[in-house]
Amino acid sequence: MRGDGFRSGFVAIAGRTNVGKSTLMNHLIGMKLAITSNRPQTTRRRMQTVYTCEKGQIVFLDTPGIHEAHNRLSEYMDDVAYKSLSDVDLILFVTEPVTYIGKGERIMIEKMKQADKPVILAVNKLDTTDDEQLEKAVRTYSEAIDIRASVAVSALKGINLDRLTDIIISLLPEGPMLYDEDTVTDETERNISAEIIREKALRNLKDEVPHGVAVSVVSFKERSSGLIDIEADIICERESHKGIIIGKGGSMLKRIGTESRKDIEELLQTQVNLKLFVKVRKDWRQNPVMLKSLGYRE
Ligand SMILES: Nc1nc2c(ncn2[C@@H]2O[C@H](COP(=O)(O)OP(=O)(O)OP(=O)(O)O)[C@@H](O)[C@H]2O)c(=O)[nH]1
Ligand SMILES: [Mg+2]
Repeated sequence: MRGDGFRSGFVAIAGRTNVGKSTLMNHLIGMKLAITSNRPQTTRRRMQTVYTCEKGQIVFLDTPGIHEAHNRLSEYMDDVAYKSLSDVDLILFVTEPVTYIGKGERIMIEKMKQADKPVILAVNKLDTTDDEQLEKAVRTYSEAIDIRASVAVSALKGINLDRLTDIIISLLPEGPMLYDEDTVTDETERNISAEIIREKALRNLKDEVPHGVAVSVVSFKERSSGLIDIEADIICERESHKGIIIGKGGSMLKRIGTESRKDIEELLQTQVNLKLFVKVRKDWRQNPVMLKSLGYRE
């Protein structure tokens, strides 16, 4: 049993797309579980991860970044982000060190006010700015919403992350461990593998192609030797995109496959035999049945 003073609770990581929410979550828990990229709208579903230390336990919910919805998939993503705000004890509002609050962020701020939960501001990408700019950014956001604490961090360079964790724990209610102390996520290895493949597609493909990509692991089997055979479909919206994903002489698909396999092997700590197939599902982002089968609908 823990002594008095142990704190625990749920924390939604919320904010505009591309500010570094998933990178921050990965670095806070010390493990790369959520996928990240320099493209907007990387995270599509909510991912739960757990951080445990002597003082407390934080259950993080990484959420899709807010952006203007243009199709049913992005409507779902915004919905997930907003709904997560009411399911938590605390909101970690992640921003960049800027002084302009855009439309998406304004909507997010309104939703946070409605959720009526304590908000911690994490101004990320500290490594890209100076003190003066940072101060202005903190002032801009503090004027827009009531914040309980603010911390400037760099998720990528690991600056001020311990401080942020301490502040989060200090603002959580006293309570017991919610998960076993060895738990880091409730995501399956199969789902994380699918996400890794999507990350490699996002990072290697250009223009509008990556936004129309989804990944479905169709087979995930462990041999008695420990080697894992994985077969996955990379789903895209058009024939022309299929050609781009396969690349000249299969070069793009090979690159996506090699990069994915390396990361999946690191995650699973075993050898992986990965087979990728590219399939066209016309306008799947508008198709409720397809969205559901890919896990993008309740
Ligand atoms: N310079 C710098 N870049 C960062 C930092 N944190 C994240 N990034 C970069 O910002 C980009 C977006 O990171 P993500 O973690 O995918 O952002 P996100 O907020 O989860 O984005 P969505 O899932 O689309 O909402 C990536 O290229 C990261 O490498 C940081 O502290 N400094
Ligand atoms: Mg993300």
